[in-house]
Amino acid sequence: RRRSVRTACERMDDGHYMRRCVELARTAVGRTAPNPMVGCVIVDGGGRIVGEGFHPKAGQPHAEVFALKDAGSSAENATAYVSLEPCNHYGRTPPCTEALIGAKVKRVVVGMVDPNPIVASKGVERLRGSGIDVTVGIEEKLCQKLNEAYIHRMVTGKPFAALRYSLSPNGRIVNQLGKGAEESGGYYSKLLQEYDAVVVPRSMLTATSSLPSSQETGAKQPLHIIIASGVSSSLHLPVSIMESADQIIVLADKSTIVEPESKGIEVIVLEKFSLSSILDFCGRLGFCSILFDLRGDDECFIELIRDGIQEHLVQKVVVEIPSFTERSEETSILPFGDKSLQLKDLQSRNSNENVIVEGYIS
Ligand code: AOF
Ligand code: ZN
Repeated sequence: RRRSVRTACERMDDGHYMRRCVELARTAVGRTAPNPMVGCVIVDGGGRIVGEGFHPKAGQPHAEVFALKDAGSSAENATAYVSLEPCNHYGRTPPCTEALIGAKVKRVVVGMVDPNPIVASKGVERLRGSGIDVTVGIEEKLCQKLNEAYIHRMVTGKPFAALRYSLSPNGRIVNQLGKGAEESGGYYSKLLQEYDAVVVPRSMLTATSSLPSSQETGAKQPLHIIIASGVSSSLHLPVSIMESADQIIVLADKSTIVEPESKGIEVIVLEKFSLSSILDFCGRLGFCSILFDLRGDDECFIELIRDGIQEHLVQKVVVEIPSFTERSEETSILPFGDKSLQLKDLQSRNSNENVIVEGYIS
């Protein structure tokens, strides 16, 4: 009986345990910035998982520390799987390499090297130097996708920017999202959970509207940023908007008066309005991922995004083709004017009755 369990477990390959790491890492989706999401699994010689952990939040211990604690003395001679290279530096927390060495693990399997210049393969070198067998690059694509925003920020210094919009069959922007999109389990509700901040145009601020919020259970809500450029004198925030979010930042021109003044609302004056300055502002807040929600007929907002795309500041596009009933509320706006976008790695899927297409701007 014991033997049959062992054979079943032995069929599990490195990829299997790494996919579990990614799953664990995603438990903290939207909560780890500026840190990455990381998951770790400790597997004993019989192929049994004896410890699991993930990084819950910047400032808290890393995934390896939780998994080693969970494994206790079973970590000795075991294999540790980590979706990101273990760190070798003293940051807010001590190095994970030392924790793994101290726990006497025999082998470490790493999903991807950490692009953070203070780590960048030094973690792997340290482990190898202490006689641990290290394998790098298992389920690497999956691990990179998990932390596409963190990687982008480490490499370029700017937060990862994604653009979302809904399209009519005519190719025009529609303001209304598709059926079920904003409800729990809907693509939009899940998308919001992934981003540190969501940026919307001021044209969204009607008396009956609310700011986007994720309906997923326990989701961390993104910070809401309202773009108020091009408002000549005053911008009035309706009560429904103020009640729909905990913390709102209004990015405004010098001349813009935002009213009413309220505790949860912060008005920041940008000297120069550009996607670059907005992203720099978000980067200073420690954010890795920003979602620009393109709706309304706010030409200033659309221009801002079009210019940002020209400057290669937008990496990803999420397009919804909502299920259409007899009445579609399409605007006259073509998302990119007379230009077209060059997209790669396209993926499409159905969500409720809506079609969702995701792609990366090349
Ligand atoms: C790991 N495991 O779970 C995470 C890692 O300030 P600290 O101490 O939290 O360090 C942050 C850096 O550590 C972060 O930029 C990234 O390079 C790495 N994150 N490393 O071994 C983890 N979250
Ligand atoms: Zn670490």
